[in-house]
Amino acid sequence: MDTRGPEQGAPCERDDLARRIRELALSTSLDSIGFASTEVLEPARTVLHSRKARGLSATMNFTYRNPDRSTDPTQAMPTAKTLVAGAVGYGGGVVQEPAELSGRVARYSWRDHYADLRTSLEEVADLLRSEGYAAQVHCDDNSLVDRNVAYRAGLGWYGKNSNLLLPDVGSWFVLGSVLTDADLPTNSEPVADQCGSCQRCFEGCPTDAIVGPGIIDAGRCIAWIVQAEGPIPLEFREAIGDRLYGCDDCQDVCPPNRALVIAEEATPVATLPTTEMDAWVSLVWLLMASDEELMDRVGRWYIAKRDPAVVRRTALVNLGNTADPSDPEIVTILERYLDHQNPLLRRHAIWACRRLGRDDLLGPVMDDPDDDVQEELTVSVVARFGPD
Ligand code: B12
Ligand code: SF4
Ligand code: SF4
Repeated sequence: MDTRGPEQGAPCERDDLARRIRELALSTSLDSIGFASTEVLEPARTVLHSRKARGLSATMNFTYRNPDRSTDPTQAMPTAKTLVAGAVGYGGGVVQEPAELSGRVARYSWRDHYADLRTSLEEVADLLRSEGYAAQVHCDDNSLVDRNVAYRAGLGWYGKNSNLLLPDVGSWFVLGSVLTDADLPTNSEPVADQCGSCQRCFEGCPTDAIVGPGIIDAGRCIAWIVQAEGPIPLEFREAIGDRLYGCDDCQDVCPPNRALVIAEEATPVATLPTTEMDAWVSLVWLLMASDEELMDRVGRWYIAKRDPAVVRRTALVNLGNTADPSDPEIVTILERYLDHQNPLLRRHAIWACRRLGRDDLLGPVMDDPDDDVQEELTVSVVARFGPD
């Protein structure tokens, strides 16, 4: 095996390797690639520390668990010299809303786009390894801040909704990178801001979670609220509407994204096998499914503590916001969850009943021994009718 890694090639060899990587990458599912240095990602480090200090990271861990590690590529590979950043698009196609009562899934989770991204980055890593270099794939694994890597590699600019937008094609992209000890020519120019005076994402966010340009208050962001464990805060339950997993509103309204979706409306996303595409999940099915059936269908989502109750809790909120209160099937589900052994689910069933105007179903929980359930009975009345 060629072990030239630490010595590195002459400049023309580096350019040649970079060209071969680019060619290979663009022949895989990757839509864009770029090269970045492995110096500490200072902007992200500063932002992570400041958001933690300001309480904007809510109860999230991810890259916030250890900002000094997730912003220093050399902690994952001490000899690393270059990051090859890659993006895979998921913006194409439109899926019709089903007639059946359903929870909405954000576009990035219609299928496992991270799997496509990882596979393609592994192909790039294999090329580097075949040249004698070390190569590690990082994609949404929290050991690196993927957006800052992609920004430094010149893939796009930070939108005011905090997503990285690729020129002309917008933000429907998942991001990852290959960390390598090959010393490759890196990008020198960041992509200039193209948001201009646009403010649409601020106006489009249902919970006012964009608290400044590029700054998300995770505690207000539906994408985090539906992932976090525990009860969904009362003030956001109506705004969640039918969103079961993730939230796309600040990207749906974004002009470059809208152009892409409209242009690709003809893409037959709806004909993909259902195992690969889950744009909507039937709420009745979900709330009647066993733990195994449920996790089999949605197990690749981020689910706090891998607890199916987290998904059911959100589904009860969706039900409260969208169901027909006179439908006997809905009443059966509400009664089932008012009697559920998990107090978290009894709480959300109480809220759903109240939201649907079915207080008449609450009799069996009025003397519930659980303090949280009793609190729910009190607070959801206050929320609906206001304090005395
Ligand atoms: C934590 C996290 C979240 C959190 C918090 C998101 C947030 N915006 O803070 C929650 C759970 C809410 C979330 C939601 C989503 N996420 Co997320 N998430 C992550 C994760 C794990 C870490 C992000 C992170 O560390 N941020 C730390 C801070 C420092 O970075 P930042 O927020 O990007 O901040 C930068 C900019 O805001 C900018 N900035 C700072 N100040 C200012 C000021 C101005 C004026 C401007 C313009 C910019 C700017 O500089 C900062 C530093 O680089 C990454 C995966 C990873 N390992 O990196 C995915 C990731 C960021 N998420 C991703 C996705 C797809 C989403 C969702 C779209 C999913 C969905 N549909 O529900 C939403 C989008 C919500 C949103 N508007 O951001 C993608 C983003 C792809 C892209 N094109 O940008 C990533 C990269 C996952 C991946 N590998 O593809 N996510
Ligand atoms: S993902 Fe949804 S809740 Fe979060 S900032 Fe965007 S629009 Fe707001
Ligand atoms: S909606 Fe407008 S301001 Fe927000 S990210 Fe898109 S282009 Fe930028």
